[in-house]
Amino acid sequence: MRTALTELLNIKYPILQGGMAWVATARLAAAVSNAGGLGIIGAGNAPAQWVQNEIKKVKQFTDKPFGVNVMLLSPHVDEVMEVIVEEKVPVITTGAGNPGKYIKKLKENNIKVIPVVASVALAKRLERTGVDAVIAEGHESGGHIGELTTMALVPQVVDNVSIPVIAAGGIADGRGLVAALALGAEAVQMGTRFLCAEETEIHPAVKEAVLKAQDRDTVITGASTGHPVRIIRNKLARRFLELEEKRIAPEELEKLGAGSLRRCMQDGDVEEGSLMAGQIAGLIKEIKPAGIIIEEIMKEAREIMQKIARGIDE
Ligand code: TUI
Repeated sequence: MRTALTELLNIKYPILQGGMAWVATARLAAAVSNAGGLGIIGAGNAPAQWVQNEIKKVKQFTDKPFGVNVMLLSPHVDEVMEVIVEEKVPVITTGAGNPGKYIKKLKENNIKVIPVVASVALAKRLERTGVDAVIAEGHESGGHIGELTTMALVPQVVDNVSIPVIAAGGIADGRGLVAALALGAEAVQMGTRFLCAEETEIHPAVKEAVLKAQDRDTVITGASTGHPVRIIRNKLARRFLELEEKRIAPEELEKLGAGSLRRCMQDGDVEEGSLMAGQIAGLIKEIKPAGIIIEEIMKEAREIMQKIARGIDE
């Protein structure tokens, strides 16, 4: 399947893997890239040295294009950007902020820059600075989220920029891919779906919790701190929401959140840790290799598109 994005990134399928902190390591990224999508290392809050090691590993595991996601709230952003330039990473995605001040340097080094946006205004502003594409990420997503749903955000961003738009949030199968293409997107990014890839190096208890999750099992914590984060409902979520209801100081809430993502994803504490996942978690019923996930999505998408085309012809 060819789209503006598969051409831009030189990949086989219009599927990007979300750059999930404490989840998206070299092993997952390489598996996705080898399967024809774009695998992405999640830098999260990690130090630059960790990011550099993962980049070196991906280069060993695959000769296909890959990316690094830079989380702009990280205390190590400047050093991570330097490593990305030094290692000549083909593509970066950014999240949780405006990457404006880094774009010139990245573009000078031929690095493709694809920021996540949660509004038309930021998409337009970033297009003017020369980014290559944008990811329009809806409220259904896991982790740090914006206000608009994918269904509302994607077509409005598409109508307001001329660079390719990638849809994210609430997409986990071929139906989601076709829907995103129908909205004018040139590709999708999926995070939650890849939480349950075989190659994903997280604690097995997290994968189990995602497989068990149903449609209404995610909640938004931290809205009162200005950093709303979608997680699967657990003990931590309940305590967070209770304290937010009591209008506790944002600094106290930040303390409760500190270290909670690692505690969940790596240590497997699915009750006291931050189990970031999107609303589509209820759709995920099986752990399987990233390559199979991608092939099944592409097969389903092709079948749906053929069915739609037949219907139009009749
Ligand atoms: O970044 C994400 N998802 C994330 S980051 C993360 S780590 C974290 N943990 C606790 C608190 C905050 C972060 C976990 N999940 N997705 C991309 C994304 N970016 N979603 C929304 C945005 C976004 C929101 C506002 C991007 C830009 C923006 O505007 C900033 C501006 O300056 O206009």
